[in-house]
Amino acid sequence: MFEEEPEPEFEIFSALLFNSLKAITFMFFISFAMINAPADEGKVDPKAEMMITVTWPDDNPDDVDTYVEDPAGNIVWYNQREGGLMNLERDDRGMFKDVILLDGKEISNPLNQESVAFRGLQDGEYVVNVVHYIANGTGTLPVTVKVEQLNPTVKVVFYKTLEMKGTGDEQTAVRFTLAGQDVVNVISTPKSLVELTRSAGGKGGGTNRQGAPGGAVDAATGQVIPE
Ligand SMILES: [Ca+2]
Ligand SMILES: [Ca+2]
Repeated sequence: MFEEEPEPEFEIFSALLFNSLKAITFMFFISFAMINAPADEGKVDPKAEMMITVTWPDDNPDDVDTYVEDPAGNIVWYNQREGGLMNLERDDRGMFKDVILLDGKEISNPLNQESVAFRGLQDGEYVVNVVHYIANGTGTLPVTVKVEQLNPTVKVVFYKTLEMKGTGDEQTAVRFTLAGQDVVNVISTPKSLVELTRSAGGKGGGTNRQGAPGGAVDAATGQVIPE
């Protein structure tokens, strides 16, 4: 009987072909992963209903943090960027990490801005706080807080510049109540959100900036308080 042996050349060729296919498939998946990765960075939800923007002077090295509490008690801050329908788009740390490499040259980004976007509106009271997390100079730091409704048209519902008094200073910029599309009861009675995020069992626990296990953080020093 004839048992036809495949040509050795053919075997080598098919092995090569198979390996090439594997490599192409692998590269295809890698390129897809690379396309998807940077898309997440700094994205702004085009369907945002409201936007809170906190800015301080360009090139200022101070670290200012934004805290927003929704009617359900969710708090967004640098350690808990998503909560309820809110999303902290970016934690700006003054000059820290604001340097990018371009053609081997360091280019610094002067912008100091944090923003919180609301994907939807919920009836009840929201609290917007600003924390002077790290002050590098003496004197006060002007920090501007803007609250805008984006739909159906852009409407500024609050705009004010606070004078932050130094490391650890937490100020309530505004508290407002949503009733449908209406913004009512705009007040600035102080309410500490730092305390709520740091207290035992409070929302927003987890890890601190250094990535160490969670624990209370002293707002005045930025140091983790041993439990
Ligand atoms: Ca910050
Ligand atoms: Ca900055």
